[in-house]
Amino acid sequence: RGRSWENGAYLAGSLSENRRPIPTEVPCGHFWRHLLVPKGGKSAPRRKNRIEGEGILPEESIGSFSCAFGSIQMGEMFAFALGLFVSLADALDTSVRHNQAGACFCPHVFVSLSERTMPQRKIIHIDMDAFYASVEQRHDPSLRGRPIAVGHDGPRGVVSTASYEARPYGVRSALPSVTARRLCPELIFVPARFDVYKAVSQQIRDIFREYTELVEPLSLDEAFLDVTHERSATLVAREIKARIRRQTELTASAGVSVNKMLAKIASDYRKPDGLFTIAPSEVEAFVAALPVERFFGIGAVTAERMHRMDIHTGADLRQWDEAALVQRFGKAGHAYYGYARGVDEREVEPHRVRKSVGAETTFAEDTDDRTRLSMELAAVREEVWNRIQRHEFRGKTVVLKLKYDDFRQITRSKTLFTAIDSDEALCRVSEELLAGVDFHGRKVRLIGLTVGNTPEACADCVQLRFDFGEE
Ligand code: TTP
Ligand code: MG
Repeated sequence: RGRSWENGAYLAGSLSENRRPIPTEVPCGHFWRHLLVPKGGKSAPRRKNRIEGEGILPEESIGSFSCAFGSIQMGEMFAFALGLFVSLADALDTSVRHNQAGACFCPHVFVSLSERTMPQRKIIHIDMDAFYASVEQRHDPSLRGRPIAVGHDGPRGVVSTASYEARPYGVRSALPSVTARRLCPELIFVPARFDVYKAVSQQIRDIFREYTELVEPLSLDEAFLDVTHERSATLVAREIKARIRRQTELTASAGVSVNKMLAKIASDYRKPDGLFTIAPSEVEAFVAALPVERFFGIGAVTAERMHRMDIHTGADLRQWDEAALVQRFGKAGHAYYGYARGVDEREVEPHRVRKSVGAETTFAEDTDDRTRLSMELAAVREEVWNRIQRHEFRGKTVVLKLKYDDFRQITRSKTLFTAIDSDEALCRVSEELLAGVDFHGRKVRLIGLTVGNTPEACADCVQLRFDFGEE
């Protein structure tokens, strides 16, 4: 129809004009494995239309293809998709994405073909090792080689992080200091110094940006980088690690793969000072063997639910079809379906804006004792303040959430004129919110605190608009 293949018309053309025979060899092993015969769905092909060639596994449903292919025969469609696959691989001179060919049968993907034919992405995830603790050990040589924890050593203190020397004892982030001390009696507590961590964070981000503009920081010490344009992402990762070590005297671990999920998992795989690459050809086997709790995007609660469904590894998860996962996990089911196949379409977003930061805790025993609640609130607040700093978050609305023993939930909020800029301010507002709640004789089972509503306008922006007006 005279349009480029980005919108699908080229494909229509190639079908009628130079239809290729099904090649005996295809350039990518994955293609054969993922060349899926659709079944189910409105216009599922009748059995006689199926092609059951060598290497084609007619077992997985990818739904209907009626929109894109109209009334063409199954055989034609295969020829067509193979032709397409070969031409794309030729044209792009690159391995085509995992699952791609299978996906070509699916109507809505067919429509968004331009995205699907992008070269294989190369994503790096970098994460500093025992970040706050390493900074403290760098600062004070007497702490090096010793088990240290960053945080307060009080009855209400919580460990922000522990040095690698402390980890064999079980000391880790978010552990109450009292427990940490019990696990490791010689543990040395060091107070956090956020200004220093922020400065180091800036240093490493500057290094990242020398390699790509596509940097998405996740917190002070970790970021995703899209280095698709580079020949070898692994070499870039190695270089970045070396630069970080030279410029900051600290070590980082890097994960390299074809998407965010896998890169993030990979960076954790050889910590500390690790570098681990999951190459496209290894993705499938890697994911199949991976316990679901290690998937980035599947939290502890979801993993637990999956265990109850007898889903323990990627391979188990792969047995479930998309509709069943969506039925059980809601919208997230779509993502889980992709994860099981090593697919994660999330882009590296350099300007992603975090909307809120929060934490909550459920009590072992429901309570209406205000002193106790106030103490629980203090612990939650400390965690929230910690996260605000870790994510350099700014927000001016504080939301208190309470869940009662009848499972009803209420929220109370207060908005300030400026962003919460201290733990004291957060303490004042949250206590005030709690004091204003009438429990109506019920007991509380959960308390949560969230800070959101980032102030948008800055003085500079106003100034800019003013300049334009004058012009
Ligand atoms: P992480 O990268 O999760 O931990 P880490 O860098 O200390 O150790 P690892 O080698 O396993 O990556 O978090 C980065 C920093 O964020 C960490 O040094 C301290 C802070 N942090 C908290 O304050 N509370 C937390 O619960 C977590 C997880 C981190
Ligand atoms: Mg880290």
